[in-house]
Amino acid sequence: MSKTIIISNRLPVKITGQEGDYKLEPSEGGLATGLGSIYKQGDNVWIGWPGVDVAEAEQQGITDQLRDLSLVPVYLSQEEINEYYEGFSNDVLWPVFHYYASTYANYKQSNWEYYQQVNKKFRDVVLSVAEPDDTIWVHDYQLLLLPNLIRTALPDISIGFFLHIPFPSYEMFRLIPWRTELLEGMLGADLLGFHTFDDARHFLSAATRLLPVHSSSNIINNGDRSIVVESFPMGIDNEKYASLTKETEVLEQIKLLKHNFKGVQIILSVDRLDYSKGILQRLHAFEMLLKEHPEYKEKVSLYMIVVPSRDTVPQYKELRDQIDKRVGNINGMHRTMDWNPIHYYYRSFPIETLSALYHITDVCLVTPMRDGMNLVSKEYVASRTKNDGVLILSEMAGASKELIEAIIVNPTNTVEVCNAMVTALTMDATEKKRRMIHMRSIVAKFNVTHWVKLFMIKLGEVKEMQQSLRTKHVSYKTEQDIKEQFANASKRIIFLDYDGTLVNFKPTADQAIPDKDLYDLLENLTSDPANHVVIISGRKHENLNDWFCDTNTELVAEHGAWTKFNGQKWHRIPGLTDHWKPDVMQVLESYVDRTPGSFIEEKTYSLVWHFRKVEDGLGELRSNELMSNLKYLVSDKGLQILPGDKVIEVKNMEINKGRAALTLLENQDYDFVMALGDDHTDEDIFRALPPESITIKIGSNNSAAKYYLRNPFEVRRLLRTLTQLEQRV
Ligand code: GDG
Repeated sequence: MSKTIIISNRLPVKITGQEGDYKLEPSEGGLATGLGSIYKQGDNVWIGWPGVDVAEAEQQGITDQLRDLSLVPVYLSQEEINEYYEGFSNDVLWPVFHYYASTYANYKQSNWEYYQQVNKKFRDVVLSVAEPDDTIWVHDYQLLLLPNLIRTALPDISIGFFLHIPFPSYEMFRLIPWRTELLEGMLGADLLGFHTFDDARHFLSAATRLLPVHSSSNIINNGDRSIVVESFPMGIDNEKYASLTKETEVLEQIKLLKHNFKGVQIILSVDRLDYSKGILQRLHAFEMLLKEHPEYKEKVSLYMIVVPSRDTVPQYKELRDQIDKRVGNINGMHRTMDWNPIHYYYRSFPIETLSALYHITDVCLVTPMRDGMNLVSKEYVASRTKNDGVLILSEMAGASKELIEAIIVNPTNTVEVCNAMVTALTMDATEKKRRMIHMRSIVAKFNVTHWVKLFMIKLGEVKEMQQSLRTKHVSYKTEQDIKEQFANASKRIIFLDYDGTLVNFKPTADQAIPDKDLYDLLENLTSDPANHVVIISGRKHENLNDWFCDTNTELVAEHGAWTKFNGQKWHRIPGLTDHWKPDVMQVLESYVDRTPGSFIEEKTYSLVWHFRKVEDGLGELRSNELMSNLKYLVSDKGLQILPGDKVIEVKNMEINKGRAALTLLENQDYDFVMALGDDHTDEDIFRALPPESITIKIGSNNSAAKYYLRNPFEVRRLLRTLTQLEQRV
């Protein structure tokens, strides 16, 4: 039976005790709770590092204990932890992904080598338990290379990946010396999940700029595999936080807090020690509140929990020292006999204390400089079962996209944060209630179980989509069927699009010329009088004439505006007008003026704006703009806008490849009809042909065609098999 394998850097387990006497306890963080419904079932497992450097002699014992918890360990040496985890993950990926590249990133080659080595170590453990039918879910920035390492060993396995931290803009990401390797690693997944739409957008941009892959909306085509990129904002265990507030221990702590802070409003802040959390800036804003609004003295306290993290690393130690100093200064300056401005704790607390604080504090101040999601903000909301309390939330946290009823602030704007505190402290109960009801419903609905469910459903759908594309791909069996139909037919017609079907796209249209292999192929095909080969293209008739007038093919140019059949002269469809051209030309020219690298091609009944050589991103931006601009202009002129591969074409509505193809079928009794094409305009042919026809789309996009082939190479191979067959007959 197939199983699900979760993989993250750390296992959800707490190991305590000394060497020789380790004790294991499951640790229920948000992720572990969300995934608990999965990894504890059947044969499912969670793979990761247990969190301590375990001596080799003790590993087997721990492995056995972990097995009972459905956990599989990856043992790492101290050196591996230093270089792969502290070094590459936390000194390269963490700062770059949180926009601190220039201050904190340290691109050390040996760290990168360890990162690769440890990702391979994870792969080996995965491969020791994985079967081809399994579903794999890889988590976070420490394992960016893992999806592709698994994919190489198990090409068809289902792999999802979720990034818990932000994905930075292309301008940041491109700074990493090993950027392409990291992206290739991630693209081994079938589904890539991020907290926010912006993260997904940044990833799509980096992948399509740095790798030779294409994307259409949120789907990346990587060779013959379609990969979906989506946002899945992570939720929390809402029920747990809501019900904790009713537990005896929590109620007792609430009582104590109420007593200790009588007559004082409390602002809560909870973070791990990290430069991305904006702790110093927050202290600055609180100090401003005390200075600018002295009326809050003795009336408000900041309850600040900083959870220890990496404080042996110099930058973190420095940050800790700065926080200590700042808190000392503020308290020293403003403290009175009965009142402390800041209650600062550099340690972690049991969840019951946290719950009491979440439930009782008047304001929660969450102001990271960058944060993938920020679960503290959601936990605060879930704990406000009386619909009171106010959340101040940084717009740089992923959670700000969902908790829109928080007071949203820019954390670098000290004045704004200070004013937000005033607004929060003076907000009336009705307004607090209105905002909190809204936020609580969001946190309750989009909880962590919902998050896991959505991700897993989507991963299943992506696999199905890939499967359906695969069944449409011309397989060996389909090829045999086509060959048989071809051999049994006595009068055949084959419609062939040119660019992207018979030849690959080139940087300029002039470079995409026919080669000797293509001429030989066409000659072989047309040497049998039973075969009618039609080249049906959007190219100008002059082009097709230069290239194919000496072949025995029928020619259709400009999507059907021009035809050249049976070796006769070129014929133009009667009754068409080109009076519309000057108006459209004027618009296109304005886009050429504003878009370096773009140009206009003029055909008899169409105008084409080309942007293949325009800077990535700008071309797409302008083409969207141009499309909406043209929409109004063409509406009453009988024109059609055709978006193609890096082109936008405006043509007379009456011209249509499908119509041109049907003209050739009229009063003929072909018993073999086949059409191959790669773009939008070829869909008209696929739809127009009789249902028994063989229609083949080139590329892996959705299409009305029955089958698809990947590229011109496969097209030529198929056609060659047909002609070889003929030669044998
Ligand atoms: C990453 C991303 C993203 C904190 N202090 C105590 C304590 N905590 C718990 C909180 C919360 C968790 O730690 C912190 O969650 P965050 O979301 O703020 O951040 P990370 O876990 O560092 O990290 C982040 C997250 O992944 C999920 O994808 O949101 O953006 O950086 O659950 O409650 N828990 C206890 N005592 C404490 O003193 N018991």
